[in-house]
Amino acid sequence: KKLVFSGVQPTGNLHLGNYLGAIRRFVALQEGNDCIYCVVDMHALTAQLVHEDMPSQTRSIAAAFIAAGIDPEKHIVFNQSAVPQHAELAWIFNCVARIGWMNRMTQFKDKAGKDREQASLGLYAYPSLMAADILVYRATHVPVGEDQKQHLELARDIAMKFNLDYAEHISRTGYGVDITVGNEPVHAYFPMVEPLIGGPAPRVMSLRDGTKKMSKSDPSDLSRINLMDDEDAISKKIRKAKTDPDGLPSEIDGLQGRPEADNLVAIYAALADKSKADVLAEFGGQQFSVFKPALVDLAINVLAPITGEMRRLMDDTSHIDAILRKGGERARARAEVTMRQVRDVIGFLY
Ligand code: AQP
Repeated sequence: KKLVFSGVQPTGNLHLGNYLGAIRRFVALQEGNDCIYCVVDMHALTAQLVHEDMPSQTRSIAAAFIAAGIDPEKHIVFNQSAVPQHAELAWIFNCVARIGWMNRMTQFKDKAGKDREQASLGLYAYPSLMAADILVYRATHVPVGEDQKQHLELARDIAMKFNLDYAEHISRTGYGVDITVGNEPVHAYFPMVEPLIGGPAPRVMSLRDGTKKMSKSDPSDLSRINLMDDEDAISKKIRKAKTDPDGLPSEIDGLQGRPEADNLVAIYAALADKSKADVLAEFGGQQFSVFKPALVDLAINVLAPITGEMRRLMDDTSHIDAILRKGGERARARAEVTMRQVRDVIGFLY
């Protein structure tokens, strides 16, 4: 049984990239594992401090989790700010992580823009809070889109440095667990985090530019399919999606150097639960005028039930609020077990 953790920020409309790269995989991992899924509202402050619609955005991410099929009774669904232990561990990790490590984070460079001096300290420290989100539950498996890979490598570095810096204290307190790093047995407190990145669409690209990832913050709404889009919007966006003049190739190699075609094939494959090769076996040699309507039908078939259920859950928010409240209580109890031990390992008196 794996301990799985992942989170999504309440920063705008969820899109197909969030669904295929993350939420749909959260659903699949429930079977046989212990899963903790979080609406990371504290992360949402890193780029923009004031969010008028924070409560409704937070509820809508939780509603998407439930509508997609996450069972909040068997697993835990909650919002990050309800568990202050995340922030407490993040401070300790700020002291473990090195500035040189943070300086390599490409997401910070992308999101900070040109005037880096004006970026918030929170945006810079984001990966340290993300490491705390995972490790405060000593989670081992983290399903994410490819864009988060570097942050997970940093989480491993932070865990490893904590384990080494406090090795003696960990042995003395007896809280450690035996893990293997490479082939070496190590007595550690924090486990090594494994990113779960995969499927045919680990990185869904913008519908307007196949070299940019589909993103909530892209100013063009035509660049993404939102989970709350109605059928007309989905159809319009796919019909208008950028393509090149050639038809679809029959072999995967034929997608090389054609990022927009590759993206649409990857989206089809992920939605249909097939490989890209299977999709090309079906559509190879066809024009986009044939492929796009098939993609529209498939996208609507997969997304419409989720959208409908999200709308229903958002009409009367008492159900979602109860799930978040109960999830928060369960998450706090588990996070506090870790923090009591961490305080002991460090030598904080409490
Ligand atoms: N385009 C994508 N393809 C695959 N996976 C993606 N994810 C995001 N975009 C894609 C995955 O969705 C999860 C939640 O993301 P997030 O809300 O925590 O933050 P983000 O990565 O910053 O998402 P956005 O939508 O792209 O927002 P902005 O525009 O603010 O950057 C993560 O697992 C992420 O990998």
